[in-house]
Amino acid sequence: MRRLLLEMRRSLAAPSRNPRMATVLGRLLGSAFVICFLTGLYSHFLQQPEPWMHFATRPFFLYQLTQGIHITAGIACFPLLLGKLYSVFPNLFQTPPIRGFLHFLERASITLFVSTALIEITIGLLDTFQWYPFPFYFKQVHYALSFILIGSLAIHIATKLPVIRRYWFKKRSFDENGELLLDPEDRPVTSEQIVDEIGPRPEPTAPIARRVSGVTGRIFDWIDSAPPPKPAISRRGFVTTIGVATAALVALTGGQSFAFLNGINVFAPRKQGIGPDSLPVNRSAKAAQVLTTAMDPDWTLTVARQGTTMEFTYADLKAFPQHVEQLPIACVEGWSQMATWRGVRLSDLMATVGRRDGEGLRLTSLEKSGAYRRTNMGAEYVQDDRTLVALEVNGQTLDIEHGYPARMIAPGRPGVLQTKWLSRIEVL
Ligand SMILES: Nc1nc2c(c(=O)[nH]1)N[C@H]1C(S)=C(S)[C@@H](COP(=O)(O)O)O[C@H]1N2
Ligand SMILES: [Mo]
Repeated sequence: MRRLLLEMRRSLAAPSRNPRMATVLGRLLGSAFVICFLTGLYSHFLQQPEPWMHFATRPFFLYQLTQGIHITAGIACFPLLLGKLYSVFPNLFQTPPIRGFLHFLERASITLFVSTALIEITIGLLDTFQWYPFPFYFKQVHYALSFILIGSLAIHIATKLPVIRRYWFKKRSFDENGELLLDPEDRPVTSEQIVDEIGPRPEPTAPIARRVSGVTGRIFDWIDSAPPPKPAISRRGFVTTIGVATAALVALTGGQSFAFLNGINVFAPRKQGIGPDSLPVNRSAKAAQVLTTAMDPDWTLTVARQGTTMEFTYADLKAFPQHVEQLPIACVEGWSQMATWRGVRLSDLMATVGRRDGEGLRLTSLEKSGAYRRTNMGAEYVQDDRTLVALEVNGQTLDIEHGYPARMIAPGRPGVLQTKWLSRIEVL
């Protein structure tokens, strides 16, 4: 077994498989995961706030920015994680496999981290395509896994701290001849070392399979018959590959969140300016089952506070002063787009039922069922002058797909809370 592990490590030796590369990639990957964790937490609490929480409504693009960073950093994790796995791959075959409690902790945490990370970024990517080929709820699992991921990452960093410290700076990891300084454990295994430790390879006439039978014997046969390992990809080639792959993926998908990259958006599912009123649709009117209720000429918007209830027809809403605001839809599924909205200022509307400062709202949609039929809105959004009950978008009457007759649009909020097909607004 020991010979097998040593042979594996020897045949896997490559210039880019060294602790300096692992440290460099680890820094980038670690930062990307921490950024994703923090922006993800922000998104989580916006959607499920604790009662004491208040959120910034300015800058109006704050959520668009944090969500765009979340998705883009998550996508960058694919090449970084694969590159990192490549650079540390020989460590899978350590001898002896477990050298003590700390070493066990290190290997267990890295197992947990790698598996969680792979699942986390994969289901996150699938979510941007709204494709859920797994038997669990995306949102809850993505959230729960993020804590396992960050926890195991913290343990991993703690156990690797000496290596990270040693290889953090370039200059310290090379000796005076420009040779990479490697810890004995990280040096590629040489044939001499194997001979020293295990003894010479058996003569071809006495294949090791005769001494070791079964599957292990056959693997030895296979190793012995293999030609010596070819020189693997150079360090520079490896760095270029990972760098180009990461930059290309970010550039070719970033357009879903950052409009200036729209022209080269090849892989992301949403393009800018496509859809009714030049805006993509997330939940359709058909799926929300509002095709008849939203077109009903007798539609009214109910506004209520304690004993007071007011009903506004479409014409009533049009008779309020109309305000125009540039605000983005920033979807939690990773796309965002700016649009020009026109409609009634929410605070004007709420004044008709005597809403007081600090009072939050509950919004109800015409939608029959669905997770976003009812949403709550904190007082900070109600008080912001940019928050509108929108009747128009991009110069047109709202398309039914975008929430006709009336929808909410507020600065700094996730798309899921920009309730379409409004039916009732009540003070909580
Ligand atoms: N009633 C209702 N409103 C809703 C939704 C919904 O499912 N039901 N989806 C939200 C989501 S997830 C987003 S991203 C935005 C998208 O707005 P759009 O379809 O007009 O682009 O609408 C939001 N408003
Ligand atoms: Mo969304």
